[in-house]
Amino acid sequence: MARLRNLVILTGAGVSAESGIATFRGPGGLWEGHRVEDVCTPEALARDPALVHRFYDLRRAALDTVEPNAAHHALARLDAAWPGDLLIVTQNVDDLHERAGASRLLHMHGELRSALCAACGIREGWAEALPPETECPNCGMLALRPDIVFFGEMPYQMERIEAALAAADLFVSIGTSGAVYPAAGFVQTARHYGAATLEMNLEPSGGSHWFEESRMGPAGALVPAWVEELLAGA
Ligand code: BV8
Repeated sequence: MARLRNLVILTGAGVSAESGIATFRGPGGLWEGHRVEDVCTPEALARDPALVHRFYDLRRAALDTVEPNAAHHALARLDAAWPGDLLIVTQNVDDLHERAGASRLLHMHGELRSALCAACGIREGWAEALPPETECPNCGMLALRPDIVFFGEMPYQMERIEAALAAADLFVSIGTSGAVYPAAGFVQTARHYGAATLEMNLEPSGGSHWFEESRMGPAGALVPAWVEELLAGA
């Protein structure tokens, strides 16, 4: 493989599955029996703010009961040791990548441990329950909401992601079903700019055919092996 310098790594719910955080679309999916339209859209928030706030309060509270797994730790080790550019783009809203020590990281779909003010747009670290009509510490409006990118809302830092994909020598997708855009399209963008592409997932995803290489299995086993392989050749 030609000398690699710039890596972009996309992660999804599958990278947190072995930490005990249920995925979205697997058996017993994450949505706690809710239809996605009822908890992860702006319309749902307007229609039933208590339901949506409670859904995210439960998931935020659950973060205290889970730990990063071997895949998170391996990616943090790669982040610390990799001499070239590296960006972990996670679709996940949990904080397991950062708790494992990753720093070159962005959450494109928002974060459970953050609140967003719908009035002034400020994002505020938030670890406890967030009831509807909570006062924004910045503007004083009762407009704090979960800092989550709902369906129909623009994911965060898309320009930074697109610039990283354009410069990538290798694009790796870990633990995602390839069901949600624009994340599901990143592999095509990376290929367009000439990056090599690798998928690691428990089973073939919706986008497997776009990847030059696919490794099937649990992230907790595949990712540490891949990181050691990469660092050995760095
Ligand atoms: C936007 C919030 C535009 C946080 C989420 C038709 C065609 C194309 C696109 C669309 C369309 N109709 C609508 C759209 C757009 C829509 C979309 O893609 N819809 C889909 C359903 C068709 N996208 C959007 O709305 C996005 N915004 O497009 O904005 C725009 C333009 C201009 C101006 C304004 C707006 C916003 C999308 C973000 C939505 N928010 N989550 C939260 O509540 O968590 S999405 C949600 O799905 C999560 O973020 C999650 O991360 C994401 C993707 O799911 P996965 O992570 O892949 O999880 P999943 O369970 O699906 O899969 C897990 C995988 O892991 C499986 O494959 C499994 O096999 C594997 N696995 C399991 N265990 C393991 C494992 N792998 C390894 N090891 C294991 N142990």
